[in-house]
Amino acid sequence: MSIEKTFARTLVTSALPYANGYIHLGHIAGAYLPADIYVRFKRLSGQPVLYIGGSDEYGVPITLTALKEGILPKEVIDRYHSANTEAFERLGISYDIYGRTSWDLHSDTTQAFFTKLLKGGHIDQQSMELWFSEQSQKFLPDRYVKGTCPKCGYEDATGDECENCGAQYAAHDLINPRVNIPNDSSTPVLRDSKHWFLRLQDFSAQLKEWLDGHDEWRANVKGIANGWVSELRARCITRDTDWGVPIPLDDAEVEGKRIYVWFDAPIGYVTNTRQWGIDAKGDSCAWELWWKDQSTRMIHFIGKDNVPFHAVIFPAMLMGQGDYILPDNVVGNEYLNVYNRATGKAEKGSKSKGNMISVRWFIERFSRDAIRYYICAIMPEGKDAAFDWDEFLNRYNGELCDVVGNFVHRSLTMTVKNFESKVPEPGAFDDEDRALLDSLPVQLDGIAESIENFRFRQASERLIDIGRRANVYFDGKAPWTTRKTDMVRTATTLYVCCQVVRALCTALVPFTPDGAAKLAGILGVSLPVGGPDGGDDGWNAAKEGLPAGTPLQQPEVLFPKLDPEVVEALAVEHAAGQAT
Ligand code: B3M
Ligand code: ZN
Repeated sequence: MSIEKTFARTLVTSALPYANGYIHLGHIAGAYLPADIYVRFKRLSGQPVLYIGGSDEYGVPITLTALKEGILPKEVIDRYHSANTEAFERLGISYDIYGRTSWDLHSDTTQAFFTKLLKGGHIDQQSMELWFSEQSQKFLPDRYVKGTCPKCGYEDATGDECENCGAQYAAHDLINPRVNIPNDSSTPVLRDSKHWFLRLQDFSAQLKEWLDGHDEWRANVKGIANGWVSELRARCITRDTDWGVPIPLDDAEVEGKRIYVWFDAPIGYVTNTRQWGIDAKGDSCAWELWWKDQSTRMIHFIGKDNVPFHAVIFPAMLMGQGDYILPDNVVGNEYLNVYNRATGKAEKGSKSKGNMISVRWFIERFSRDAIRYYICAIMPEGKDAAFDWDEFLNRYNGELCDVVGNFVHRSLTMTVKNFESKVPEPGAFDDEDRALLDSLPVQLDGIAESIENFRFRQASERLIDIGRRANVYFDGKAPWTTRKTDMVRTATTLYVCCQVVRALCTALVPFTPDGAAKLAGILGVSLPVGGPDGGDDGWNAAKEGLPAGTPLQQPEVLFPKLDPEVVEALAVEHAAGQAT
């Protein structure tokens, strides 16, 4: 934990999802829930933290959707931006700002990045051969052309990249190219087009040295980043399209061309920080503290496919600006697959299979605490995981409800009933009382340590562990029996239980904010809200316990159990492709 204290503040980002589809549970497990747990923990512990997100609104997928539906790209992004904003809110992903790359402010930020790199000699212009449709009279960037991968033979590969094997190649290497635009399936031809290239190789040594200084990163992220850094070359950062940030050059050649979406998207983090500063602080310079001060620590949360952009390309772009900080960690998760009952195998979530579970569908049917708990418990940190309905039911009901919820409920119910709704005055502690009381700060520290080290699965296991130990204690002390013979013993037992409940109230906050808030209400505990300016340390305040005499409200169920029949019916709906 000591490393944390050397930073004055933490800037957290989650990948900006394309405003081209509804976010699903795979997204949540990858880049959003881990970031939100991290941020909620920091806020509660009083550490200054700013959480940035937003929609990624340029790029070919969006214009293709617009073409297919016969609407404007703007209509596509408006639809998904608002739907995804709402889905995040309902799930409790607590951004300080959820911005948009279609904002004018974003063009301004992106163009400033481009111009600085150009002036620094890091952008070249080159002519390249690209696929062109004579029928539609336009160039065919990215997915506008499809064909057979020259490396693996996959038949649905795009112009310069194969999503099956990950190969990247020159346009003319694509086999059997075909135009992929509605009403145009002509055979494309190769034509020359001028484009701008970012000279990534200029940053090789600096990137290598920086990456070598980060042994603490996850092995999967480090491995991908090192692979890229060893073979850097100039990368095209413009496209033949009219949907994107305009290229800031006074040059006839920019006609019909825009900056490539993967150049502008990560700059969206900067734009959205700028907008946050204007909205929250009325200060158009507030963002600079978060991007240029060496005592700021930046953490990117992403899915594994985004690693090269966050661990190599964007850092190179930041280096080229001269005065920006670099990410201190890039937390890349593996994939959340979907368990298929019919085949008994986990499979990749895919649009065509219809097996993805959208957040907007799920959140209509389950509490956010249930979703967050289960996704955290199976988070794909070191390897892929799979969403499985039976496991969802069993882990939520069997762990969060039966272990934690049940302990809290029986402790509080007995206390309220037998001790006039107050935390009782304890008698002398025995060894078991003492052992449990002494374990609480250690367990809270353990959870904090797991979260600070981005081990969210482990953090949730440690949370459940508090409940497990406490249940063993409760069963051993049997207060329902002792209350007939020994009220002092009973008071001591329930006093100890109330201390555990107090610790749980805090420990639940990052994972299950609604249950935590309900419990705080019952205990009369106020949980500091924290934020970009920091605040009181509500995490460590939990170690002070709940004094005897503290009034308690009538307990209510924190985590209502799921009905297996309801879950089963929804699993069937999902298998029929109705959960998208
Ligand atoms: N929109 C890719 C994706 O959704 C992209 C992330 C941008 S983060 C700057 O996987
Ligand atoms: Zn391939």
